[in-house]
Amino acid sequence: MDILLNQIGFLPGSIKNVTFRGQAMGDRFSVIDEATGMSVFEGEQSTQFHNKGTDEECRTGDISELKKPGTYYILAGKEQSGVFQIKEDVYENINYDLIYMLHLQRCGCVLSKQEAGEFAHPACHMGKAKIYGTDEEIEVSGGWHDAGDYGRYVVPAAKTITDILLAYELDPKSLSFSMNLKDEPFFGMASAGAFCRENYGEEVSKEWESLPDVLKELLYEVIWMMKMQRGDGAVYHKVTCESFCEMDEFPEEETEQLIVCPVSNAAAACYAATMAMIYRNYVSFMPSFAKDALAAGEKAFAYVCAHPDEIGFTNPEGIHTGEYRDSNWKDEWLWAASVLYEVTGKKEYEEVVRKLADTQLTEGLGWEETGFYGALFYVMNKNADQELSKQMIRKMVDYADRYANAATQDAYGTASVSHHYIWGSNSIIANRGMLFMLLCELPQVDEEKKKLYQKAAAWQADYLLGRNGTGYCFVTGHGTLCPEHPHHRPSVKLKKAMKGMLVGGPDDNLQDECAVENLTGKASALCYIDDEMSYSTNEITIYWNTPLVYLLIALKKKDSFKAFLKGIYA
Ligand code: G3I
Ligand code: 9MR
Ligand code: ZN
Repeated sequence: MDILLNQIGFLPGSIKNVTFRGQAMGDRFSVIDEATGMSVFEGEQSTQFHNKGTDEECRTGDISELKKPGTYYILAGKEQSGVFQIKEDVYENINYDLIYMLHLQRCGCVLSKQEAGEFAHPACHMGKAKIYGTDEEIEVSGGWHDAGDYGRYVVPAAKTITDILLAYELDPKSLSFSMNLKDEPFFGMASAGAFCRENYGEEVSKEWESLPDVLKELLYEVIWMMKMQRGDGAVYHKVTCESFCEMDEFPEEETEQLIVCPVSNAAAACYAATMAMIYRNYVSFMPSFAKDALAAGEKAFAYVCAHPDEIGFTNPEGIHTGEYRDSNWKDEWLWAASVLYEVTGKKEYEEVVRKLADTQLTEGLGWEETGFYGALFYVMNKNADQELSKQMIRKMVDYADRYANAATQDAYGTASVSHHYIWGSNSIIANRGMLFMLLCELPQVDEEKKKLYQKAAAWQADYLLGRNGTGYCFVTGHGTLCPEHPHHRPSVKLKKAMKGMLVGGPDDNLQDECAVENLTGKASALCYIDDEMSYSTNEITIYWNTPLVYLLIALKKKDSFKAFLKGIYA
């Protein structure tokens, strides 16, 4: 496969680039309308150049002028690409699946056949969890399984929820679809509905009914998070068994003792940021619940402020599950302070932002580097200090310029400067695409720069959906070639990939045996293998899906607006 492109397709008004590699394809190419077999576009390939990340000779092509909705494929020499579509709602199905995956990752409730098909399972991980190092047990059921394992971790949960809420704030309509969520007994005891009724009575129960399904689904995670908070405001880092279970176990088959790991400032700060976001988005639907969430967040924040000497979480002795080690929790602290300032207007939060802004604007929107979340919430705040705001924007724009310019130099439009690909590289690409689009929303950012960012953002979506050296559309169940053997326990057990999961992607550090055996010597961008044993390249997580959701929704929103202005759909 030597014509590489977004296998799902393109928005009508979007930039549309493809990549050709190898020698035998000549200098030109055509786009064929599948319905008529006729050529609808003739183009010239760029001159050939060496592409660093994949270590190959490439050319590119541009079909942006083709805007007419339809189903097409590309011909170059004797090579033919897979079919792709151009249409306004081209990403609707994939977006639905990327969100529905969260529902399928639910822990602590029955997933019925009707809603989960073969992935149905009885309620899992229902036993009480032991607090590490004590005999005390607490009830922490609910939430989503993090990934291909069944752990539930507070830190990545915060990113997951925030990304979806940012997408919801950007375009509520695009996330207002029905997920066919049923009420009791479907939700079981750990349900948000039951929780609201139990704790807030009938009134909130009615408010609950008015929530869009996506916001209901998010509450399933939020309420689990609330159970992870200790009485003094501190937040437990994670709940898992001692070790990962075997690969062929379904969730309910992992029955070893659950253990709640010690509290951490990273978890508490992430928790505070999340609860502030919950307040911001739910206060109009469920005011009393939203206020409680905010109070819980403020309490977690106060705990962090009172424990500034913490050295960061590491797995305690005897625990071997996902660590989410983050020796620097201060960028999480900045993020929390910034959202809390936005929703409460309290100066004490702004003081923390000011104190940390010089050192904690860590680059990116990852689970680990969260400084830019802090910056974004601060600069979006009408009451922000203009000088500080400018400083934050400059930092984000410098970063975005560096990566967007790098993307223009790459045959696949990849926003990578170093051409190194680390564990979860696909999420780093998605996070960069998301940041490009977030910057497009800020009035403080220059219009010329926004043009570059939007183009680079579209390229990042293209990369993830097939325009990359591996030839894979990295989301299971979508595109002409997609991962069929993700490192995801239920999929391994059923010998069938659950759909709607973004896999980790190339990792040139070769961090598992399967990768070492199969990928040694490959160019960095090609260090990916669709093998269930390669957890460092082919696992999936909830927080890898969510930046892609944001990216696709943001691109669609901009494209519809452009189309509206130009009268494309008139
Ligand atoms: O940050 C360094 C960077 O400075 C360095 O240049 C680069 C090259 O070596 O490595 C970077 O560190 C990587 C780090 O992720 C960055 O966040 C590590 O190599 C890499 O091992 C580490 O991977 C993490 C992985 O757990 C192993 O700890 C992933 O980010 C993280 O997403 C993943 O999370 C796991 C959970 O623990 C368990 N559940 C599944 C989940 C996904 O695989
Ligand atoms: O399945 C585990 C996956 O979720 C983790 O991301 C990964 C790294 O922590 O570890 C996987 O579990 C493997 C373990 O680390 C080593 N023994 C084999 C396990 C399954 O492949
Ligand atoms: Zn479970």
